[in-house]
Amino acid sequence: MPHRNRSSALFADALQHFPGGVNSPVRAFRAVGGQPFFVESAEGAWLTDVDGNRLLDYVCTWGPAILGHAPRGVLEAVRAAADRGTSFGTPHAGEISLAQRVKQAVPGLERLRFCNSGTEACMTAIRLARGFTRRDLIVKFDGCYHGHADSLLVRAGSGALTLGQPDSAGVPAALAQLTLVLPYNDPDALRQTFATKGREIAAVIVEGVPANAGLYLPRPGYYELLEQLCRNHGALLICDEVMTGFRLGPDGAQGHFGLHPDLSCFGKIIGGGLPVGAVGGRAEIMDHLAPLGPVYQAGTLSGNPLAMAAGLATLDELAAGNAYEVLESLGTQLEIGMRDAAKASGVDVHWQRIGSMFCGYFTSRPVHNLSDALLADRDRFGRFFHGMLDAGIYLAPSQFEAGFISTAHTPDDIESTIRAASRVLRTL
Ligand code: KE4
Repeated sequence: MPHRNRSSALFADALQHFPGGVNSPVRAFRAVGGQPFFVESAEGAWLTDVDGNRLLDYVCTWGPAILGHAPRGVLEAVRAAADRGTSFGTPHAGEISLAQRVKQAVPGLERLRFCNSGTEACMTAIRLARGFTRRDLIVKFDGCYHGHADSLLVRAGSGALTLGQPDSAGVPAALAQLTLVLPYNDPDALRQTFATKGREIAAVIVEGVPANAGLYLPRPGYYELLEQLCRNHGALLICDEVMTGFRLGPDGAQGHFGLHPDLSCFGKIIGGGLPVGAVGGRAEIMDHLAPLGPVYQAGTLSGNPLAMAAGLATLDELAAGNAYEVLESLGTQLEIGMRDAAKASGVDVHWQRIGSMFCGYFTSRPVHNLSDALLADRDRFGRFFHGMLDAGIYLAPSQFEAGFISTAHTPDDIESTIRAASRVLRTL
């Protein structure tokens, strides 16, 4: 059992400064019990905490670290950019370079607007959709998380779900009522909603792959139906690729599933670990954004030169090699091993994966939506989480989060993870 005395001391101090001792709720370990550890440094697939414990990292700072931590090329790009200044508040060429790289990978993006988080990207997308269509209703899916903008904190996933607050306090009922929440993977609910309210719907926003209630996948035909209903009723389709963008492949979930959204949201990987978000789409929609159009959106640090440099170096490295083949191979190895470990242990774990994103639900049944996910045994997951942490393996501290593999993980890392899981599952 590794000792975490310095982390404990720092957490006691952090509790004096931050609500719950953290700057983002899911980091607080509230879903799994215990206290969070404090990281001293990170390199490759590994974290080192302040007590010197090394942890094999399957959270990857919630997705951005697809190349592993502190990749040399990204660090060099950020250092070179920093030598020229950290923020200008003016246009600079780095914005154009990153925009070109994103547009090169994702068809249909005629314009982009960079911001500083996935939340800002999704908040902008729904405001833009409302301004463009002059309609008020937004449709989202229960358990999906699109950041913490008011209109999207309705039956939300991720930390909101983890903490049992899917509907946040502080969101006026009058605003929440303009967000319709549907069960995911339910074609009849989609058809019924569009039949009765189709002409009032400004947009439907959907995660490329719902990965904020664990990880579940669209059933065959579901996205085709969603896209058709949006087209038929003049509603915009917003694909939230904050997590899936450049994670599932260069063209993300929309490329994987053949989706043609009107607007796409990005974050995480396109910033290479620095704060970035982006919303993109056809010029006829995007040009409604100020200063051209009437929909206002702004940001002091939008297009920050260091973040642009980190994002560009990350996407260049992903484009240069066979990253996605490596990630698929590691993901397959982990999936097969974890399924075998669960079967041998007699513990019900239903493993779901797409590429380098995964979730082990502690349930015997497949998970297709939030209702299925809520059947998972969260207490058992919590004990598994801590058993793996004590074995030096850091999984996402909630049953309702996805795990991530980076190109810095090795087959031996995966093998040791499977061995540890075999041991821990037997103790549950
Ligand atoms: P940020 O504002 O956290 O950069 O992005 C919000 C967001 C939007 N869309 C999707 C699909 C997302 O997954 C996220 C954020 N993801 C969570 C992890 N599930 C961030 C972790 C956290 O909140 O600390």
